Amino acid sequence: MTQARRPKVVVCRAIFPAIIEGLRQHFEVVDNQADVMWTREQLVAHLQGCHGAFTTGGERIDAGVLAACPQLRVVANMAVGYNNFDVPAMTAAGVLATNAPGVLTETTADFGFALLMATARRVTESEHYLRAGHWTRWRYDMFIGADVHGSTLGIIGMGRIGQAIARRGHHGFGMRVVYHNRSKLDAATEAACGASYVSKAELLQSADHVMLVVPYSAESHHTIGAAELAQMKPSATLINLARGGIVDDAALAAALRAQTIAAAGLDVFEGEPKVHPDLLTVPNVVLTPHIASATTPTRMAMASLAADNLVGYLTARQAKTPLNPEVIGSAAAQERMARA
Ligand code: 8YV
Repeated sequence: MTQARRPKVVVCRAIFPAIIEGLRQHFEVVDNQADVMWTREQLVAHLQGCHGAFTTGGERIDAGVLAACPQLRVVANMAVGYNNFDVPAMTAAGVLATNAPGVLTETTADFGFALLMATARRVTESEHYLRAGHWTRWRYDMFIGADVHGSTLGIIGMGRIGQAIARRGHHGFGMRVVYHNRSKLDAATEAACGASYVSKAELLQSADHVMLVVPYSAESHHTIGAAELAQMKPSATLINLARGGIVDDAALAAALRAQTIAAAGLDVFEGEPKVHPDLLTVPNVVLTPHIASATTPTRMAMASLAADNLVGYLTARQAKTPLNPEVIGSAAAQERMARA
């Protein structure tokens, strides 16, 4: 008697070994624990004959990749953001897309405050000064920064993470919180966050600290460019926790150099892991390598959710966090299911 072949999945980047082991309980697994950065061609080559893929946010899944991988049924992103997916193309091809929302909200909001505090209070700049041996005496105006408590926090993008940041600002730091979003929140949610809806212009003009947590899309590309930076207070700080491309990094570097805003804190960059060279030479910016969700429990929860989505769909045609649930049971999905 021949045994039914187990579905095959590819895990595109290195991940916790326990996650790989868990996937091996259900699937034949191709891993990349050596963490080689695959080109698009290498990705397609590794996806041949695979029914599922575990991605971490950097792998572009579009119509070309889908057409070249006829067996592929589901791609699970270990990230809440999914701008690496062309979701309409995945839907048309009958491929389920999943992301990892919810499990990183509080950790990412914590990091928003870490970056805000470090930026407003000049933590990294002053540490570099100390390490370089320049600290020989106290001065009344040495590394004078901006207050966070009692100031006005402007949040652009008021989804789960934006709301978690607002709660911290309002309840923890006594901040006045204003936000701008595609849609206004209901009154109860606004009250829980202590946040009021304002126009983008009003937010930019009134906030002491502007925090960006809007998902990346064609519409949100360069949400902050030279024109927006010019509207901000000269004493203001800008924090980008969302995605590279939400901010025009060249325009930001110019504003920081000219001190038309006071400082910025960036966890994400246009074209990362490359960083605009001008950002590397201005002192009034705190730069971190996309680590907002980087705690062990949170990264484990993100990876587990992505793995659960693969197991759920490939073994029982269900998923916890689908982005295109209409794929489940669709004719295009059935067609893919019928392929070995
Ligand atoms: C991920 C993130 O670590 O979830 C997201 O959208 O930005 C991060 O939490 C990152 O996407 C991995 O590439």
